[in-house]
Amino acid sequence: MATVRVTTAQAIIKFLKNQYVRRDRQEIQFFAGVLGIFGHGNVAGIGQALQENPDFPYILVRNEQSGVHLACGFTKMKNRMQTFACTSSIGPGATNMITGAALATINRLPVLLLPGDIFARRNVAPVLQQLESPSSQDISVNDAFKPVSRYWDRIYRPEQLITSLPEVMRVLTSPADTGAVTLALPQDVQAEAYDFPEEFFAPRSWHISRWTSDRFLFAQAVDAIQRSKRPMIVAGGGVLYSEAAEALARFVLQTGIPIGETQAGKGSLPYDHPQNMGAVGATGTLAANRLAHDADLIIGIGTRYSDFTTASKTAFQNPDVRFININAAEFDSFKHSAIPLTADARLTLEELAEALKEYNVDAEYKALISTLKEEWEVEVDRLFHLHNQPLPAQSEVIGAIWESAQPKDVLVSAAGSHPGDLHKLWRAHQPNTYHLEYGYSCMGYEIPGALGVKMADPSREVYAFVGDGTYLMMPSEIVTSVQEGIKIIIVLVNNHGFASIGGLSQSLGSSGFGTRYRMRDQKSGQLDGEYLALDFAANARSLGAESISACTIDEFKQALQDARKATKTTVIVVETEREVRVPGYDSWWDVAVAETSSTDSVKKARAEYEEALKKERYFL
Ligand SMILES: Cc1ncc(C[n+]2csc(CCOP(=O)(O)OP(=O)(O)O)c2C)c(N)n1
Ligand SMILES: [Mg+2]
Repeated sequence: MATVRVTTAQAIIKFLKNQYVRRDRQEIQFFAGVLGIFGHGNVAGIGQALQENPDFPYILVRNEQSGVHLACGFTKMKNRMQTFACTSSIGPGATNMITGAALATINRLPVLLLPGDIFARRNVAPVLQQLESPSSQDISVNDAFKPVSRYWDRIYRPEQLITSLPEVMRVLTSPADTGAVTLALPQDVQAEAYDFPEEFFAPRSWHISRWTSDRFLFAQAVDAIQRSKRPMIVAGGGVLYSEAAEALARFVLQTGIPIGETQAGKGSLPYDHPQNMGAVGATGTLAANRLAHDADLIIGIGTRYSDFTTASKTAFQNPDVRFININAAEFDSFKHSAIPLTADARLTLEELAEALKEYNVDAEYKALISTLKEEWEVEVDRLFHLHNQPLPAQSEVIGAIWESAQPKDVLVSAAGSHPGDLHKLWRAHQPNTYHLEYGYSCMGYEIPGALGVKMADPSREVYAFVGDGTYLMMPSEIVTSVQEGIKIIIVLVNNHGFASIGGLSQSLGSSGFGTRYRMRDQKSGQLDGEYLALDFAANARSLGAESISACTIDEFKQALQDARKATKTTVIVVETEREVRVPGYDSWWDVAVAETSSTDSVKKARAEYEEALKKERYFL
């Protein structure tokens, strides 16, 4: 057997470079490169191997967590057909990636994490940054990746790669099992050499399957749709990952069935498609939520039914409602006691269209769909043009971005009051233009996520929509965008703290406690003094970006035009009126209120909470 003698780290890079994925007629190199930060736990191992492979890009990021976010933004934009590996040192560099790992796994996004680990040899222990355990020498901080990884392994001997790396690829490329994959790499083992079989490094193509569903269950599903008078589709991220948008459009046109979109599924149909009712659930539109309320059949496609989608299990109130779930993951297809079609979304929609040639919803339902749709678009126009004074409302800022963006441009957001407002208001023209990380809703995803999106498709303008809270948590990848010469537009909404959690706190009787960016007042001892004087525009400039401060909506619109023309990452800072919010539309979200309290407003909120809880349902 021909062999090649290389180190563990060199073998990993050599292997990663030669992995391809194939779906339909597309074949693509799976790893676009490696993102990371070096420390003593990887500099002489993975770092050395990367230096030897200049054709395999290495990108230095500012924080290991935001490196993983960047990879997530990139792979989501690529419909999971390409991703990055992320390298870190041991200890804090490694644990910084845990938040990113959870984000990747929850959003079902493939990312390979390569944290350095403590010496396998052990004689020099405890090494710098080593967590010691009195009960075992086989524990390091990297064990904390286990619950947030879809596959986890530790490489004690170089030859373990020969059995581990194929498993890594199986999981990363599986539509059902994908997520974060962690290979913990003890720092001494990274530098150890072994005679690897040459064949191990031959180019390999991983086929991404499109599975069909079980025939018996498929027939049941067809029958259930035929008997349904008020069916509704809930379109989730799986529609986009499967590239099923066209098949969905054909299916709904043929059957007259309306759709509601989850955060991950927004853009499944163009916003102005007559049967696209928009967002569904806790942050849903009146149109989608009214239909969901009475639907007798929910066809969930590629959705994991988060509490935002089900409005904490209150969205579907028809006593006879049943579910059909089309999902690549068996775990999801069985939810809500559905008829589980564990299968590819595109293929299944094509098959359903073929089997349901005679089916169409009745005229009364069609009329209701179009009335609700028209009313909703009027509401969006109203919120886009509120003319609030003296400061604009956030909905006007969203309207201005939408009006200045091209149909194929991408909006990226994740946490704060933005996801709810955007879910309702953003008018997506096509798939992969509305990019919300709402599985983990992680503050700090937006800027690195947007950078990843832009790297995945440089032909589009990419907007990161961030709050002041989020910006302060993770502005640092602006530096990476400057380093790489990759421009994004960052819209920073300044509302002096947490409009989202502040509003939530108010609605639960706690008056926004601890959610405003204010100085500690010497007399009250509380955070209710002057507003903190933060110069975000100067901060952005100090990191190498252009920045523009906009005080009025007209100035903001001009800034958007200027930012589009700029060649460098540009941060637009706009102050908004925190209390002018986008309302909720027949929706609810379960956030538990204190059962006992000395505050009257909390007692009142608790009473309302107990009433609202009565609508929560089991689907058995
Ligand atoms: C990492 C992280 N920490 C905490 C939270 C909880 N949280 C959700 S939104 C939010 C406030 C966000 O503030 P900002 O970015 O200013 O947006 P705004 O609410 O003002 O729209 C917080 C603290 C979170 N989602 N992520
Ligand atoms: Mg804020």
